[in-house]
Amino acid sequence: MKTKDHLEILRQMLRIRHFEENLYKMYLAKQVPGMSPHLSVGQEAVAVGVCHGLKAQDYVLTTHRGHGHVLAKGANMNRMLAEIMGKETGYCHGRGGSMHIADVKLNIVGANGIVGGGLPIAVGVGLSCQYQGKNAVTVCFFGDAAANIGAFHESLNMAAVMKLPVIWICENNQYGLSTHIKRTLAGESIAARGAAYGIPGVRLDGNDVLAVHVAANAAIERARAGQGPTLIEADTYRWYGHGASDNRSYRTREEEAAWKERCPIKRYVAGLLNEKIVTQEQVGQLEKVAEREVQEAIKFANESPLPDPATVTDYIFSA
Ligand SMILES: Cc1ncc(C[n+]2csc(CCOP(=O)(O)OP(=O)(O)O)c2C)c(N)n1
Ligand SMILES: [Mg+2]
Repeated sequence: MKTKDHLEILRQMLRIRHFEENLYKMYLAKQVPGMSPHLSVGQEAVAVGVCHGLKAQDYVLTTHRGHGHVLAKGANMNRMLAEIMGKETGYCHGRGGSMHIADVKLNIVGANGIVGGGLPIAVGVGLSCQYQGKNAVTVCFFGDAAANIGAFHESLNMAAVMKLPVIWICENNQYGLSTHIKRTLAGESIAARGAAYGIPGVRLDGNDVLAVHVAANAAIERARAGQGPTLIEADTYRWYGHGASDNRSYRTREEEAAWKERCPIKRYVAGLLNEKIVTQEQVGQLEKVAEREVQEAIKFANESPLPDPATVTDYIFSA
């Protein structure tokens, strides 16, 4: 991999981290209206490892915890933050918030507040691409808890039967709300379920961005070659609670500390420095660039107007 790819991967992980850390502070300071955004801090390597291998024509679907995925696919940070703050300049004119960010021009089909809701939609997107002969793959991110939803099984089955160019990325952050995945998952793993549908099932360290990237690229190539879907289970951890009101009483501070030791960004930087691929100065520069982008987005969102109440019935139906 070239140095420019490493720098881009690091840049993307840093902007996601800085965006969400700032968003969390703003939420606690009551500067963000509505319900608490779901943060993916700690999980950045999955979003970036996968999206780095995608092309503009490829599609992404995500979940209630989707800031990282949409940023990594190219979403505009100003419009994202404006949307989360309910402003007219946001992606959905302030009507949707954090869980409804979509950018049709970038083939970001959307986040989804329904657990498992994106999977059948991904089948539809994949089928549409196959039918139209588009050289595009569809990546569907979902959580570990979604692997126990009926739509997961229907979607994996149909995508496999029709050899659709879909890549299933399960972000196994160990918990669905307060419930550990071990209490709800039958069988040895989520990845093992791929065998039931005759597709490759790969389990990997989701805090190792290069491991994610290599596996995702193999899945992307396979899908582009018309060989059908792959299921990837990436083990990771959300550092914060499910939402801001979650006091995390269902897990120990020691467990959290152990996962923070495995910070995907810290580990990646350590490897890059060790192999002299980047310098400490370059890392510092990328940190600054990421923080500047977020501060600009905060300014943009703060200065943007709220929607005019007279437009409340606009955008209910698509044109
Ligand atoms: C169909 C459905 N059931 C329940 C909920 C409530 N709910 C929201 S997030 C969540 C947990 C999801 O866990 P997981 O899929 O592992 O994603 P994570 O939050 O860990 O990223 C639940 C149960 C929902 N939104 N939709
Ligand atoms: Mg989970």
